[in-house]
Amino acid sequence: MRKIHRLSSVGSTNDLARTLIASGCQNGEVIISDIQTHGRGRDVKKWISPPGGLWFSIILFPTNFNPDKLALFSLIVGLVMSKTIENQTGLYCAIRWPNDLYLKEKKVSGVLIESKLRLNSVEWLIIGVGLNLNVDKNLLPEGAGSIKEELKAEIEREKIFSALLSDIEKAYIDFQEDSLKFLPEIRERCLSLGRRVRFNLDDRTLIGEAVNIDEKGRLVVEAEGKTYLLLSDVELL
Ligand code: BT5
Repeated sequence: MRKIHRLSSVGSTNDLARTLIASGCQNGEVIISDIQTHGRGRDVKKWISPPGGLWFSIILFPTNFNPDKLALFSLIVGLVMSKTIENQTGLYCAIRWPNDLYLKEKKVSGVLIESKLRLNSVEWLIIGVGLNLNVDKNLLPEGAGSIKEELKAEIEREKIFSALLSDIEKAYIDFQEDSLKFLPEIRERCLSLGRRVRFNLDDRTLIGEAVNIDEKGRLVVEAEGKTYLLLSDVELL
């Protein structure tokens, strides 16, 4: 049985995960909180985490994880979540590269994977998941939506949490055996492909077309007659 730390409030489940790692914890421990007061997105971005959402982190100590595959693994977590949500609610979520889930035009989920690398492997990994489940729209930032708003009904939080945990765990095992088997489905569900995108490269801004996702999870963009393999976010036009 995995150990689950259940909290009513925390700064950030990813930050607490780091503290647990530093003080010594087991592979597979999970932290879930009703709210986060300092939820984090990538870089310095904030993640708004009011009551009703699913805010959790999974701690992993992989034995054989190629750091080059971290971006792909983040997409796989997004794919698994979109399928679990579909199974549990009937709602179709698209993946927005590199780490978001969209329900129609609204962002309903984000994944924040943090890791520590040692030599050419991953010493630890934190999978941070935010899902706007039973969250009131007026508590969310502009451009965000929730499952409850779309369904006009609440979903049993515990049921979807345990389904997400077991589906992510299963995908983690499958990923270590064959990391590429998820790629066709990721591409199929990715709303960024085929879109015009704007991105920064060194001190230039380029506009191109997102044409594919490669075996490392990078976005393949064609711009000005060249092909670029991107790891950082792009703006969809
Ligand atoms: C993400 O970052 O989308 C990853 C979010 C991961 C959150 C989880 S919750 C559990 C764990 N503990 C943490 O502290 N974090 C993880 P990014 O792609 O950088 O998107 C951040 C942007 O999403 C913000 O700048 C807002 O525009 C928007 N945003 C913030 N809160 C949101 C919400 N609840 N729903 C939808 N969009 C939101």
